[in-house]
Amino acid sequence: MSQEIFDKVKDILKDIENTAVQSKDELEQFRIKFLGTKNVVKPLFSEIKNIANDRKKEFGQLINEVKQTAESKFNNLKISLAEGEEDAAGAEIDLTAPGAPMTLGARHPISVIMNRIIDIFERIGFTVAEDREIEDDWHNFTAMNTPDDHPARDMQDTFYLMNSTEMLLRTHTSSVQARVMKAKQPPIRIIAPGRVYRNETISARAHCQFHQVEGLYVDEGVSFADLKQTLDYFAKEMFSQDTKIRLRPSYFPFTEPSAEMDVSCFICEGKGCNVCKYTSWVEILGCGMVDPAVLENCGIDSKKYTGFAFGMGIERQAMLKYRVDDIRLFFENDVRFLKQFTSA
Ligand code: 2NM
Repeated sequence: MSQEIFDKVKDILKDIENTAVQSKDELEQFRIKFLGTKNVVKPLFSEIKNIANDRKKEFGQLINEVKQTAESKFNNLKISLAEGEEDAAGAEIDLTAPGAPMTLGARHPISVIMNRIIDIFERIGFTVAEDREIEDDWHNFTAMNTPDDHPARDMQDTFYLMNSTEMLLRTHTSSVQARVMKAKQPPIRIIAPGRVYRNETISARAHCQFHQVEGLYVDEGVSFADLKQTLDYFAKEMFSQDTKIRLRPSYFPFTEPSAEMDVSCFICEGKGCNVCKYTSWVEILGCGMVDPAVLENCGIDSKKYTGFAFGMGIERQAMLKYRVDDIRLFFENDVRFLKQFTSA
């Protein structure tokens, strides 16, 4: 009886060695037959009880040999079959080739510029203030000294919500500053970065959404000289230490006096180029002394306190810095555009 079983196992061993495997399908058949859960060796284990005690050890070793032979043949075949494998284009796959590198993501250029501006002002004591994008008319316009008949209030320029004239998408982040002034007394030294909305016809130069950083400093004795010094520091940190600034008179409802600030052209350094339109100056922001009416609207005593404020569009800064000629690119998330800002 015992010898019969031994012979059976030896036949299986020969079968393993002689089975020809030429394809993946045949390899799978081989695996099922000799290594699968219902393999041909398994039933022989229950025969072990019929084997004479002095041959039990020998039988165990034989069965192990069968298992190991099947496993090593399977593993070798698996590798050699994969080596001859072809990809979809018919090219042989080189198993020694290094893997494809991971593609790195990158910060959006608007975030890069915004963070840089925030950083520069944080170094001189400004803190970031954030608030809602859906605002009421009071914080966006009334507090900001913008009269009822001001063109900015027109339905043509501002997105009002649900046919109301009360709720709107903020047109500037000044509404954030209004909320901070209402909530606390000076000294106030904040920057308000964020997304703003205007009902513009979308073109290469204008979009219905963009990003701003506005700044506000209110305390006793804050002067126009403080404004100029702060913005001079900002321009030098933002562009280069030899950047010069120039202030030109302007008008905003919320500041008096108001100014527009130019920096010496960081592209051509005065030689003349199409960024500065051959003037050697580039306009980068608006600013001014906060109108006393704005302070009073927000519960701050304008006899005791004065303040300066400024505001700039981030897309404009990014377009200048990266020489991007179409503002829409910032909102399309086309990876071919975004990939150009990968730093690694
Ligand atoms: C600008 C230009 C000038 C500004 C004013 C205020 C506030 F809240 F203090 F009244 N915040 N930002 C301001 C002033 C913004 O953007 C071109």
